Amino acid sequence: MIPCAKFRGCLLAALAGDCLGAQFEFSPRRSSFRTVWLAFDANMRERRRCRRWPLVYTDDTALTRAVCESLVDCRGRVEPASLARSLTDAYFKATDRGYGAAAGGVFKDLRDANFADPFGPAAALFEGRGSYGNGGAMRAAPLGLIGAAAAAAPNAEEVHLATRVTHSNALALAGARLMAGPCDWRCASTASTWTAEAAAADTACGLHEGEASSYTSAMRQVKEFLGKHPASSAVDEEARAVAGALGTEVTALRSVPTAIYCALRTLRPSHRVHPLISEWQPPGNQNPSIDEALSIEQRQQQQRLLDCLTFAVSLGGDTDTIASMAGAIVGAALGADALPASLMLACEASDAVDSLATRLHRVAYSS
Ligand code: F2R
Ligand code: MG
Ligand code: MG
Ligand code: MG
Repeated sequence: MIPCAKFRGCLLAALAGDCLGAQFEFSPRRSSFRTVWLAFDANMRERRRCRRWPLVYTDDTALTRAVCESLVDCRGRVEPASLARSLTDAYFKATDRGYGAAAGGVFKDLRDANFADPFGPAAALFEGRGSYGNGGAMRAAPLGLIGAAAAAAPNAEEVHLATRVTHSNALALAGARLMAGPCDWRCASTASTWTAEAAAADTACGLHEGEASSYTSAMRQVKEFLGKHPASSAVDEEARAVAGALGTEVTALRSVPTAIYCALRTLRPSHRVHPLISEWQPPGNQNPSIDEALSIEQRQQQQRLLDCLTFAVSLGGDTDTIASMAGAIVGAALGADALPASLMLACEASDAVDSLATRLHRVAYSS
């Protein structure tokens, strides 16, 4: 059984990446690792001075929550009409959460037709080519969790159905499939596992390995970069090179492999967290008696996750989405202990996301 702590770690770290990254999304200039980290540190201390959430979540979390709700309602299955309704409700509850340009039209059309054809509006987008944005991939983590838990579930097919409600282009479908991952991906940290999964996703979605526009070729670059940039390399130089080669765009192909790179870089055993983070004192832990409550291992896990999210946001571009997807992978691998309390206090709805993760886990093992 996959521990509930991994479900919670996955969804809470996805929330944290979204919340932390949102303040930098498509900033005109890419920020250095240090600048991003100083902002995060300030975010985590801010809660002490004011009562409202310093960090609000965006469409990434709104739709991930909606996927979870629908999965819970449908006892772990993807039911397209239920999912379409859940995503649409989330959209109309707050349309100002930074949705992609095409998303609003899809949700309006779904609602107008009373969800009679859950795939119709998305299939008509972009003159019938469908969206290749990363909006399907950014909400795929709960599908990966459910698929990993239920060994018999036709995971890839369900991810396909769940994605097609808004994104029907092969590049978006393969990206979502990759983010939902193979059954054991939340524990897997090798580039080879991911490259094999990219090849399967490409094939399933009609993309060809040899083409530049394939996840296989992007994952090959990820592997190359992991070899090229040792754990100790200059972080801003690495960020510039990775952002340029793998991309930081709103398209799935130019953001999903980037997020995977951020996660794998952090999870490799040789990785050393940045000194700014290894020297950090969590705000809640300035009291030495509380400080002792954190084990060394827990402290290291928290530093690892923060290092991953800081690096992801320092790439620039679609920072909320790349940090959220990278967070989902690392959070699942490390578990909920990797989330610092001060970060959870700073992020909107962290309690609600936490209890949703627990409900999803219960459903995953009771259906
Ligand atoms: N939208 C944002 N942030 C604002 C981004 C502004 C920025 N200046 C920029 O657009 O570069 N954040 C949220 O949106 C992303 C998820 O987007 P989603 O849900 O996939 O939206 P959409 O509209 O379906 O696709 C995104 C854009 O990609 C282009 N595109 C997609 N398919 C296309 C096709 N077949 N042909 C041509 N262009 C296509 C369009 O420009 C779409 O608008 C996340 O970052 C989330 O945080
Ligand atoms: Mg967003
Ligand atoms: Mg969309
Ligand atoms: Mg985004």
